[in-house]
Amino acid sequence: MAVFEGTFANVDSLRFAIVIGRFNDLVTGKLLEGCQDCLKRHGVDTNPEGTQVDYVWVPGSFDIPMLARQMALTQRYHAVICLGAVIRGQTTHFDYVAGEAAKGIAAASFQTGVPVVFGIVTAETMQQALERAGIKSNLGWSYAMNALEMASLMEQVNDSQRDPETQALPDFKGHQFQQES
Ligand code: INI
Repeated sequence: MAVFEGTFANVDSLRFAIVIGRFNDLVTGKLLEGCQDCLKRHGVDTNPEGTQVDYVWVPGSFDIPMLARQMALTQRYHAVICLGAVIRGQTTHFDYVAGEAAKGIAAASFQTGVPVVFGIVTAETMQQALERAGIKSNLGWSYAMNALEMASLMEQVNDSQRDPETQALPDFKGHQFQQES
C-alpha cells in the first residue's frame, strides 16, 4: 500500500490555467500577483508567452466556472486556478454569485478530473477583501500552493494507476483522462 502526498518540486513539466474575474479587479489583480509570485518562486515560468501558464480574464466570479471547465476539458493543464472576489457590501446578490461560483468550480473539477482551485475571496467589505489580497496576507499565494500540491498529487496517483505497457490510465468512470506529458 502507499501514502500519497503532493510535493512542491519537479514543476518543469506542469502546466496551469488561471481564470480571473475582472469584477473587483483591485482585489483580483492583487490575488493574481500573489499567485504568480508563489508559482515563480517554486520554479514555474509564469510568462504568458511561455509554455507553463495560460491566463483567462472573465467578467466576474459567476462566469469563472464556465471558463474553468472549458480549460480543464482540454486536458492540457495539471490544475486550473480560479481567482475572484465577491463583496457583500456591494451587492444584494452576493449569495447567488458566491454560491454559483463555488458550485460551478466544484462541478468543473469533478466533471473533468482536473484539480480546479477555489480561489474566490468572499468578504463583507472591500477593506476586508484587500486585507486578504496583500495588505495583511495574500490568499493568491495560498491558492497557487494548493494548485502545485494538487497537480503533484494527481500526477502521483495517476502514475500509480497507469498500465505498465501502454501507460494508459484506467477507465475510471467511462471516461479516459489522458493527460499530455
Ligand atoms: N462578480 C464578482 O466577481 N464579484 C461581485 O461582488 C459581483 N457582484 O457584486 O455582483 C459580481 N457580479 C458579476 C457576476 O460575477 C457576473 O459577471 C455577471 O452577473 C454576468 O454573468
